[in-house]
Amino acid sequence: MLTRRYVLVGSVGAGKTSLFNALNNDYGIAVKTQAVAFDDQGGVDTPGEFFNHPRLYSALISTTTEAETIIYVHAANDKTCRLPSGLLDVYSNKEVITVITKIDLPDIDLIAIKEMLMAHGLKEPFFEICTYDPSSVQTLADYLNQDGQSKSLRGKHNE
Ligand SMILES: Nc1nc2c(ncn2[C@@H]2O[C@H](COP(=O)(O)OP(=O)(O)O)[C@@H](O)[C@H]2O)c(=O)[nH]1
Ligand SMILES: [Mg+2]
Repeated sequence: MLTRRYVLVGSVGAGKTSLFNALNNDYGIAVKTQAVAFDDQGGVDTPGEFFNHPRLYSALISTTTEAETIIYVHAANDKTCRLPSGLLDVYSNKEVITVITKIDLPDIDLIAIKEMLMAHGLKEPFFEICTYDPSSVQTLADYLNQDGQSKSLRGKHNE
């Protein structure tokens, strides 16, 4: 049972569903996400289309209302951040954390990716994950299980 209610957001193919499943101890192949998915521990997975198409932002925002933590998921081999400008402002009262997935891929430059994400307004903490590696997923799960003040202050986006 994870303590924090979270929503995964990010582009199509970023690895949200694989991560969602891994957080639920399912390491099988992710099928394409057609709808918002809820687990029984407060987690929510969203279709990447919510994020990639401006006309669906309102759907994205209504899905995230109940969540305490927004997890922005970005693939390590994706050099562009499609985070809509201003979307993070909507979440100024929530904790926003960033997960960089697919760190197992060859020829990735994690430092450059992080710099690019920070230039788009994302802040620490960044989690570097391969969704097939349970130990890297566990680091995130532990963080989400952490209770309390210090974590929400550290991750709060508007600080
Ligand atoms: N190499 C690698 N591939 C991954 C990783 N996580 C997800 N994928 C693959 O990336 C593709 C998209 O993943 P999916 O979870 O469906 O992304 P979503 O559209 O954000 O939900 C799938 O083929 C996954 O198997 C990872 O950590 N490493
Ligand atoms: Mg998906």
